[in-house]
Amino acid sequence: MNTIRLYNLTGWIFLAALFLISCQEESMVNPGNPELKGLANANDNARDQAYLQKNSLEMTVFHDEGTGEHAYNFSTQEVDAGWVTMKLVNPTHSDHFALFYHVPQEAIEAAEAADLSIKDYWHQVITTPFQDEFNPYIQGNIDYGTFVNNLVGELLGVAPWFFNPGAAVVGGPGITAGGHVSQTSVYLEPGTYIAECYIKDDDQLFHSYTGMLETLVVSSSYADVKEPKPSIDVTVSSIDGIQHPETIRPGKHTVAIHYLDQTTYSNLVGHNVQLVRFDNGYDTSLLNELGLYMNWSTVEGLTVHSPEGTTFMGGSMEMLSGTAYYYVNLKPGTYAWIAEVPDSASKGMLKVFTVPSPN
Ligand SMILES: [Cu+2]
Repeated sequence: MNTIRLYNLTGWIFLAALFLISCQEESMVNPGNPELKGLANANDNARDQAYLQKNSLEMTVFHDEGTGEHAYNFSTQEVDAGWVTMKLVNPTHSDHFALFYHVPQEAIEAAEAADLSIKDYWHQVITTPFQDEFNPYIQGNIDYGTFVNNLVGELLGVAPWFFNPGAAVVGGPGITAGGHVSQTSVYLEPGTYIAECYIKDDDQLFHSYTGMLETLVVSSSYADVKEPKPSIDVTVSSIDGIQHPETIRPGKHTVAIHYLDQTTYSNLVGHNVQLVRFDNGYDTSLLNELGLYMNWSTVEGLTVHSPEGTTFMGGSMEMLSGTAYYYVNLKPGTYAWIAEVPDSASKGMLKVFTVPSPN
C-alpha cells in the first residue's frame, strides 16, 4: 500500500522518531438484492446524467480470476484535465475505494529506466516494500515505530522521489460498500496518476498489493466542464475537524467537501471525508467500533467489511487542498461523516447527522 506519502520528509522522520521513543449517489449494482432496493438510483435526471458523464471515469471492481484477488477495470485509460467525475462501481462483497496520486516526473523516469510500466514500477518500489515491512508489525513481531522506521529507510533507498518531491494525493471516490456505487468529482491537472485501494483482506494483505492499482493519464487539454454547484458544504481541517449541516433534507445532493488544510497523522495518512449510514441506528459502542475501523494500522482496521450495522456510501479520499464534489441520494435515516484518522471522534472528525422524513 502506498498511502504513506509524506507532505515532507521531516514530518515523517519526526513521526518515526516519536514512535521509537515511546484509504452521487448511491445506486443499486445488484437490483436482485432486495436489501439494496431502498437505495434508489437518483441519477435519473437527464441534465445531471449529462453532466456526470462529461470527462468521466468509471472504475468497476472485479474479481481477478488469475490472482483470485480484486482489481479495477477502468472505462478509459485517459481523461482530459479539469473537472473529472469518477464513478466507483462495486459489485463485490467487500468495501473498496480509489485514492489517486499524481506520479512525479522522477518516478516516470525511474520506471522508464527500469523498463517497467508505471503500475509495475510503483508496485515494485512502493506497494511491495510497504506490505513487506508491514507484515512483521501486524504479525506482532515488531512495534509500530520500528515498522515506520524500517519503511522510511527502505523507501528512501528504492524510491527517494516518494519523499522529495513526493506524490501528491488528489482524492478519489471514498469507501464504498459491496453492492453499491459512488460518484465524486475532482479537479486534475495534466499528468500521470495512479489509483489504489488499501483496504485489507482478512489475511492483512492490502488490496493494492494484490491487484487494486491502476494508472490514469490526464491529457494536456482541458475539458469544457464547469465546477459543480453544491447543495451542501462540508469542511474538514486539522483544527476544526469536520464541519457540516446538522440536518440534511432527503433526496439528491451534491456535497462540496472543502479541504481547509492537510497534515499527516500517526497512521501516516492525511484526513479524508467518508459518508456512513447507520442501518439500524447507533450507540456509543458502534461509534467506538467505527472509529477503530478507520485506522488501517490495526488488525481490525480497514478490513473488507465495516462494522455490522454500518454501510459506507463513498465520499472523498484524501486531498492536499481544494474541493471534491460528492453526489449522493439520501434516504431518511441516521448517518455520519467520518475521516480516516486514529481516534476520529476526539479530532472532531466523526459527526453524526440526521436526514428527517419528508413532511
Ligand atoms: Cu479494495
